[in-house]
Amino acid sequence: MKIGTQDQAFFPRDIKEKFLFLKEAGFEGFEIDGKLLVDHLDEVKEAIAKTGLPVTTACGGYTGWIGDFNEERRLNGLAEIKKILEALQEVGGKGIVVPAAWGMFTHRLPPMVSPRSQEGDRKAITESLLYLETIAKETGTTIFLEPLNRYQDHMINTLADARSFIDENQLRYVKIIADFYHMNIEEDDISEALHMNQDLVRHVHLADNHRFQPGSGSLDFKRHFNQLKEDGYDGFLTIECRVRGNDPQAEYMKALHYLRQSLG
Ligand code: LER
Ligand code: MN
Repeated sequence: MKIGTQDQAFFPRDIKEKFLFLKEAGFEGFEIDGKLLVDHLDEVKEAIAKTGLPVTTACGGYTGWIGDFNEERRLNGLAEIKKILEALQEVGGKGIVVPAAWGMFTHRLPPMVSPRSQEGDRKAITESLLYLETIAKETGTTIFLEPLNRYQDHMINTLADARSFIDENQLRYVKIIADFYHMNIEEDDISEALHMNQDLVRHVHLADNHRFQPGSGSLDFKRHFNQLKEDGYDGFLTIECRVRGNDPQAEYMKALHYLRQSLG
């Protein structure tokens, strides 16, 4: 298993400097913002060539959700995701991380009643995934469907929820991304959920229980990594977290060291 990272405010802004910094810090892959990739494709290609640091995946960088309430926004989002997948193909990236939606609606806060039925939710997500399945196939990429916790989205919260879309529609280019932070809220047991969905989990996001850097909270990373190992997971573990402490960069390096030790 390799360790990658998303962008952080304390990384260099310049793309080449960013890649160089991450390579030297010991990261093995970079999960890039989709818009940054599309808007700066040549620069990203040069940075990869110069440093050897791969772009593993994209996350974000489009403006409509695959399960968007608004049909125009949903279709716009799909068109933007298509562009991101085409750019990923050019840099050898594996695919894009997509939740059903993020911050659009939650049953757990007022007004608590969704403007759309559950059937409507499923129809929108299914149509999007069937479309993205064809684009992923064409571009040799993967759609990593991401369950989010109940406060960020109401449609896909558990790995089993994500799995149901893949199974029902026999999707071959849609897999599951398991995010430890969301799983800590939604799953009975992180290791068990990883094990039950071992055939579909192809990407992982890491943060501790409170979403700060790994090692600063209470998650048992060693146990969950052992489960992934036992199940033959060979994908990336990508840090997606907030960072606290006086020196965020030093804290981040400490987290990377902690994760390597937990991996054994
Ligand atoms: C959002 O909380 C999240 O986990 C990101 O990966 C967005 O897809
Ligand atoms: Mn995530």
